[in-house]
Amino acid sequence: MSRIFVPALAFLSLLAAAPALADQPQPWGIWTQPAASPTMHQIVALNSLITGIILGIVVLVFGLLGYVIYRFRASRNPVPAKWTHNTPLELAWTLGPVLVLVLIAFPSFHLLYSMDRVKDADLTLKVTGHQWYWSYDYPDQKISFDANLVQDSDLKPGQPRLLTADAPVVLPVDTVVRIQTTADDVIHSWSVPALGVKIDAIPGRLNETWVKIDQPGTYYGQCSQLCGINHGFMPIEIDAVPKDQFAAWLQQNQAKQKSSSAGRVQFADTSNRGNNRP
Ligand SMILES: [Cu+2]
Repeated sequence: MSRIFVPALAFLSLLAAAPALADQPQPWGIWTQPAASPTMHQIVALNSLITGIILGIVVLVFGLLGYVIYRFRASRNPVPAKWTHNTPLELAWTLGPVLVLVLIAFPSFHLLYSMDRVKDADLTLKVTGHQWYWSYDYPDQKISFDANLVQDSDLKPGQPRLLTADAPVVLPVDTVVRIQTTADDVIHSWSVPALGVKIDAIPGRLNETWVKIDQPGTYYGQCSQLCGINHGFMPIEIDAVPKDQFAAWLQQNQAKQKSSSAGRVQFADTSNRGNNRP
């Protein structure tokens, strides 16, 4: 027994010890990415609760099935029973599932409304989806820029393929950030798994959610709405930094923005915009 058990435990502890600071998909990852925001902590908790309930139901149903197959097999019951209804039993198997659904509904609605309502945001980030890149505005700080995919040939060591953007979104940790999304052509979806954010960016509409990042790090995401041929080539890269570093970044880029004739920060050559396919 322990010949299997000990290596299995060692393998599991390896999985748990995976670095949490660059939140991105891992080879052989089977659960969510390490949670890095209050919303994602709640999503993981709800997911665990529901997985537990599902496991309980599977064990109960298969147990009952096994029992019935064994206990009421033909060889043991040559003369079948003739009765058809059992009111207490029918009440139980109707009300039982209703109670389970109500049990799931409470945390589920709680989470839904908590994601929807932006409480006293300290910062606003406006995200616009384009075919096929993202543009970001910090409206109160007067900063705007585009973020394009970094081509395979330009990747530096450590930069993940298809997830690295030429201009990461810089956000402060421990700060409530209001996120507004829209699009200027088709529907996109701004999605960062570790932060528990997945919100559609719809032309002519402004959707809103919020995020509060737990700790500094790099968080990766991708467009999650099929938006055309280069849908897979519009990555999201968030650099979460301490508040003082964020203030320095703001100052630096506000100065850059003022001096740029286009009124937008140019972090990189964007002449290949919309033609991101590697
Ligand atoms: Cu898209």
